[in-house]
Amino acid sequence: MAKEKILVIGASGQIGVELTLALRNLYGEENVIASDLREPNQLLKDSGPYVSMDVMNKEMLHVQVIRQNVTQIYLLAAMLSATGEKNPNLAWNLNMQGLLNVLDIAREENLHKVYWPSSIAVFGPTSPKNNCPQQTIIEPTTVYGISKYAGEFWCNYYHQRFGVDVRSIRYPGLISYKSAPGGGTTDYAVEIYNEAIENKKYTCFLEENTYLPMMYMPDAIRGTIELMEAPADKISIRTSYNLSSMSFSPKEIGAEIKKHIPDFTMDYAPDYRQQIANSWPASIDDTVARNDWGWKHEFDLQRMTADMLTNLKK
Ligand code: NAD
Ligand code: AKB
Repeated sequence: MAKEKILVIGASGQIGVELTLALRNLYGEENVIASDLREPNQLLKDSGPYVSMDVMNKEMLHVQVIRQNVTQIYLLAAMLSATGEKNPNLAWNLNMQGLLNVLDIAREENLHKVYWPSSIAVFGPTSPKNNCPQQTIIEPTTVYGISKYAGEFWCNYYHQRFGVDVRSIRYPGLISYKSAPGGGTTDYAVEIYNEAIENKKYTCFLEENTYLPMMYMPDAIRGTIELMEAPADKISIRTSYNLSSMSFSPKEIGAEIKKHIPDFTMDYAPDYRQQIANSWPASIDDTVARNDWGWKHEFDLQRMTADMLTNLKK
């Protein structure tokens, strides 16, 4: 494997913590620099280098890339769907300018690769609801979705025009226990496990039959690394790949938890996030990722629930 020095921006977030740990396993602890505005997560503190950094400060980012001989950037800093609707201008600025800063520096410094995640939030109410395909009508109605869709085209542009090897996945809602989610519409599917263990009850902010595409974090991390390790000639999509593993509703995840915690109860108090969820597909078709670079999920709702509850109880 060529000598790589990786910078993870937004490393203290829900994905960042686990992705940084996985990259450190693969490339060596000293070769993966975690960075964030926030303090490093406890799990990252003793496992490798950390720099405090704002992705909006392009000069500082550029200096770090040169000083640390960075060859790859994973850009995870963003504002998610629910928080984004409360601060549309801030969400647009961070999600767009952060990406453009990274793409510009990648071009100027000839970085080997860039990773930037998109989301199923690019799809809108006019997209197909079930098995939503890679290429279809895409008219997002949240500022987060608009920023992700625009970001996908910036990635494609920097690849076509300047040869930047930038790769991307449209993640579904991600479920994990190592670090908390950061303000998304799918966060209920993480909260529910924590509340089931702590209080044996949960009030869900989405209606009981709201189906959304979801994925367990170990699948998402493995998929991300597999995409980044794939030979460039296997990558036919330079906007962002659909990726899928499961689709369930609050009622279904509640029923699955009840199999492990029989006195668990649940009620519903839908809020502004219901409208966001209603605008997204219920399930995703990821045939292109499966054919191009061999994506295959491992976790379904049953396996994920058993694993989440075991780990959270620890
Ligand atoms: P998160 O909110 O948990 O983490 C984002 C991190 O970025 C935070 O630690 C935050 O402190 C940091 N950050 C914010 N502004 C910054 C700045 N100016 N400079 C440096 N760091 C900054 O988000 P996440 O869930 O880990 O998501 C990571 C990426 O994956 C985002 O692009 C998100 O849109 C995408 N994504 C996430 C999910 C999901 O379910 N978690 C689903 C689809 C796509
Ligand atoms: C959110 O709910 O905003 C994220 C996402 C699906 O992008 N989890």
